[in-house]
Amino acid sequence: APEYDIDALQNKWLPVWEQLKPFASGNADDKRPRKYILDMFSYPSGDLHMGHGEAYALADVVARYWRMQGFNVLHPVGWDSFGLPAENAAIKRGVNPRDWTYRNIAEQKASMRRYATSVDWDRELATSDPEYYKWNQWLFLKLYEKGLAYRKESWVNWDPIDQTVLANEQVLADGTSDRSGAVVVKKKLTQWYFKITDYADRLLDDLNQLEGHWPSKVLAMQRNWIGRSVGADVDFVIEGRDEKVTVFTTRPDTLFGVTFMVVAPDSDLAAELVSTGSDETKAAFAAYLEQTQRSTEIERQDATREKTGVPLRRFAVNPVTKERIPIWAADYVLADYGHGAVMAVPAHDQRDLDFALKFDLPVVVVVDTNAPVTASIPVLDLDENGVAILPDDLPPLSPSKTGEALVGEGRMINSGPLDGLSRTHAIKRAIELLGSTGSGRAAKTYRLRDWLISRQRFWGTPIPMIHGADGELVPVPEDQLPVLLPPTEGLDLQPKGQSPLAAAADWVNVPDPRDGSAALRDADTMDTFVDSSWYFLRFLNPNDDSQAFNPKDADKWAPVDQYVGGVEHAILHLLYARFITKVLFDLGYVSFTEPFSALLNQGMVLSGGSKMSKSKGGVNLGDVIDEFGVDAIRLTMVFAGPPEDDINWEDVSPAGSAKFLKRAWRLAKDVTSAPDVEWKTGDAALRKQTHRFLQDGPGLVESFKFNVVVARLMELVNATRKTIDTGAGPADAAVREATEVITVALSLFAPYTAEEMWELLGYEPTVALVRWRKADPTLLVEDSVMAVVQVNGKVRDKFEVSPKISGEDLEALARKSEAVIRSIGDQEIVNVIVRAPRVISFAVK
Ligand code: ANZ
Repeated sequence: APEYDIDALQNKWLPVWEQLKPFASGNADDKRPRKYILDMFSYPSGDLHMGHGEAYALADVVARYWRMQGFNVLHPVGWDSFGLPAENAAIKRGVNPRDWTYRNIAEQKASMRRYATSVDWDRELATSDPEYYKWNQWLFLKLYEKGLAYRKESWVNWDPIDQTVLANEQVLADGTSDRSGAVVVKKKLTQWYFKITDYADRLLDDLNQLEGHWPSKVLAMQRNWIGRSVGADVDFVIEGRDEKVTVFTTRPDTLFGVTFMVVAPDSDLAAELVSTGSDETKAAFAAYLEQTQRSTEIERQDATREKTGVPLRRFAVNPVTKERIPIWAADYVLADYGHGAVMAVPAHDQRDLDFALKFDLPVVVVVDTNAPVTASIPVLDLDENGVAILPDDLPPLSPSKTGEALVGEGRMINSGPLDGLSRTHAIKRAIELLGSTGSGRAAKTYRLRDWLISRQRFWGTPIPMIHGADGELVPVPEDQLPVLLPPTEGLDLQPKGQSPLAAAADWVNVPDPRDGSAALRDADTMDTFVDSSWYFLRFLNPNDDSQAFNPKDADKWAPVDQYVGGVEHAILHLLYARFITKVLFDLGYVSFTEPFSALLNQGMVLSGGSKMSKSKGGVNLGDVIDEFGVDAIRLTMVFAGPPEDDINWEDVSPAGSAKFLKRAWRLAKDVTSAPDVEWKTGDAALRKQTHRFLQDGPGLVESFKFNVVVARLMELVNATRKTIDTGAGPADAAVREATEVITVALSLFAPYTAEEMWELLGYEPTVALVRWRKADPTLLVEDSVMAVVQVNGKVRDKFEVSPKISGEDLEALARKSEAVIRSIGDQEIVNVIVRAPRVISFAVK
């Protein structure tokens, strides 16, 4: 082509690549080392948006880079295609969710192909394909066999708009649904759970392996979500009850300060304790329970909220003081944390203190927070007898007067055998004390709850369980998988609190696998996060209909070496995938315990400072591609800044990117030497710059400084242009060398332009499989310049320095020079002038 025409290049090269399939991986004889590079797969909601454009461009740099380094790279693509949007679109517009989904996949796929990410299309998968969700069902059965999938009745999060339950992870901090935006309410239902809490310790401890490879923010969010607390379980004898009540505390050291007990109003325990009470007590409790159920979890955990509660008129016995303490119900205690009951220590816990002051309950101080815990803090003056003089302005130890609980460190008081101990020692001693009387033990508790996986919706994986007429749960035999979704025709998908599948008579009525008697299928479908919890393994054998994945291939390829995706998945998806990987490890299917060895979170693409979305408008990826071309958009995405930073679309210049690409392309057009010239001769300065780029490039790419690589490429393009126009000219060997290096490097970011340049340079496609060359070390030695040191105008010393030396470093060197020190002698330096790298002059008197 006489002119740079990106549309023509797109039309020319895409079919060539599709035919060559340079990005297919997995040949069993391939001896190259392997890398598994994965983008979080996308939900087919319509066309690709700017966020996809950014994530795919970034991950593709990594995939293309490792191929150039001689690796066999697995870079697959798939669709997370079950879920509510398809169903809601179906309800709203009367389309079939299946048709809607697969139409979207086709549209998104076409855009993705044009975007030229270097993926292996032969491994494409969609989670809504029966060939995929069969293995979701298999996974469910494996968890069920292991006792890790179970049904229980409990208070669940209910989304009144989507008419379905939600996992805790799907309820936002403000108490609304992450999908519909509805205020989530509590409902008591029988649901399926995965026992992720059995893995809490491992999920937490294994995060240490990921330190430095995952963003620290994500690690912190996971740690916080799992929320491990270490302390003790303490058993309290209850008057008039055979069994003791156990509470969890992080502060067993404060046992002597326990003056009452509080239970969650919505716990079974509260209901039971109040059941023997007077009508008046029961009525007050019932009213309070109703009030509690109207408040959200967030409100209940708000420490500043005015305390409320009712007495249950029952009593417990403090196991160490043997004192009789009253039991209250109050909503600041949560039913599903610890044991749903607390030992209240008002002197040292602010919530308990607020409650005690409001209801006039006793406050007993057991930690002297004025007493130094370590010898060195604070340093006190001593009197003539060597006894510390306590300052008289110490705060009083009277939380009931100040209203401030004493939460700091100190020495134990009023605590019998614990007196005088520091917190750490008192905790240890208290646990021993409890152990010796059989009334307590060391314990841990977690914020993490079991994963609620059943959904009352149609467009998901049917749960492969059957309810026998006798109420027994019977797994669908493995050889009867998949349990296919029934056709939508004739089904009312309108959410109504029960799965639409329950109304599919032909589907839901099945013979009991045990004896053929009449039985019913479980009508719920699985949370789509089950689908995405193991999909990275299905990519290894996407067409194998005999197993979910081949463990041998899992050994070869997995875990994923580099995972790329948005920080919005910091908890949900990543936690579930980590959990399922550990389960598969325990079952012997994989030999690793973490699915994603490294994680990169890309930033967001913003317009006017806010996230682009269909509803809020913004820029459409397809439109900008039409205007500037794929390469310019991809280049713009990576050049905008570090990958984890947000991109403000107003601040970047796709037109500038297109202009640069054209400039680079022109180099290849102008080169007049023949292919395969020896990399030995030619313009020395250009060669140095080229080899410096070859040397620095890999480190920059591996640390995700793609924008720096692009900046360096721009410099190299400029230098090459100059050499062609005003230097050694287009036939010079160094010009070809530089242009080839530019072409190979550019193929990381702008594959169409680079492929065309490669052809202009006289080679066969594809540049994507050309190896990154090693820099010639003899070209890497830094130049040096002579620096001169003057004292009062006379040259006193000379030495070689780097041309890039800073003024400060140069001055420091000069001040260390023997000759300079001698000539200055004991005179005073009155002025220093530094002109790095060549001159530094001292004026002395
Ligand atoms: C006595 C005590 C004394 C406590 C003290 C704290 C300070 P984290 O760190 O969040 O795990 N607690 C236990 N179960 C609870 C529940 N279901 N709802 C609300 N609060 C509950 O908090 C553990 C502490 O929170 C426990 O330690 C308990 O109060 C309270 F000076 O026990 B503590």
